[in-house]
Amino acid sequence: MQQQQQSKIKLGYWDVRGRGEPIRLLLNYLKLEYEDEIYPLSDREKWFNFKRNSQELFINLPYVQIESKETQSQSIYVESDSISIFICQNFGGEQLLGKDLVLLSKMRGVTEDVKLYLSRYAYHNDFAEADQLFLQKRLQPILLRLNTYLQNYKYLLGSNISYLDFVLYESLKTLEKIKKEYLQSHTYLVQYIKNIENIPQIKAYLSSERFHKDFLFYGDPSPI
Ligand SMILES: N[C@@H](CCC(=O)N[C@@H](CS)C(=O)NCC(=O)O)C(=O)O
Repeated sequence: MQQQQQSKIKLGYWDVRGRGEPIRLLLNYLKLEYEDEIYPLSDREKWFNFKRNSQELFINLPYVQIESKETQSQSIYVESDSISIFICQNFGGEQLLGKDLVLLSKMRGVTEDVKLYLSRYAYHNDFAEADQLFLQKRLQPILLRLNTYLQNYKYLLGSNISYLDFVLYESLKTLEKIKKEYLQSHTYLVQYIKNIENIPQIKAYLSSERFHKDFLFYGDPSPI
């Protein structure tokens, strides 16, 4: 564990992996101590109660609440991409933002598209149709390009890891669950997953109790 953290970090999210998991991966990569505030999908009132009482206009899940140990003051951060940037900037992860904002934004767009088509599949009422429409027609071409890209680059921004890699990693794990064969045909994407899982902090996290291995990838009503 790195030197004493000056703030307490709490991550609020449903009891699914969803948009919370890339943030958990980032927190673990940076060896930060944090507390999970889990909102059960089976008892949504806990969340709605918190939401009603929040002073943050854009309150949503996930959120990150920071409590300063010194002043006891609390602040709240929302929007998953913004939360990750905030953590990188304030908790020793500046290098995870890369140096090229244009490239960062480009690869964020690509990872968002991957996430979009997977979730369209997951929330569709006819998986056979969704496979055609979203996985084969839309997702596969992007995966092909990513596979080509990762033949030359270890991570999304090049040779150094960024917070976006945790977002893509989580999407690829989702695909592995949904249609393993679609992932396995892309050698470099498979290698990319292994690279991330071999990072010591990530390896330690995935085998720890902090990792919610029973959580589904998506919230109700998706069975994935
Ligand atoms: N743009 C937001 C989307 C957040 C969002 O859609 N959150 C979903 C779960 S993934 C939710 O259930 N939010 C709680 C709510 O809308 O009350 C982000 O990236 O954080």
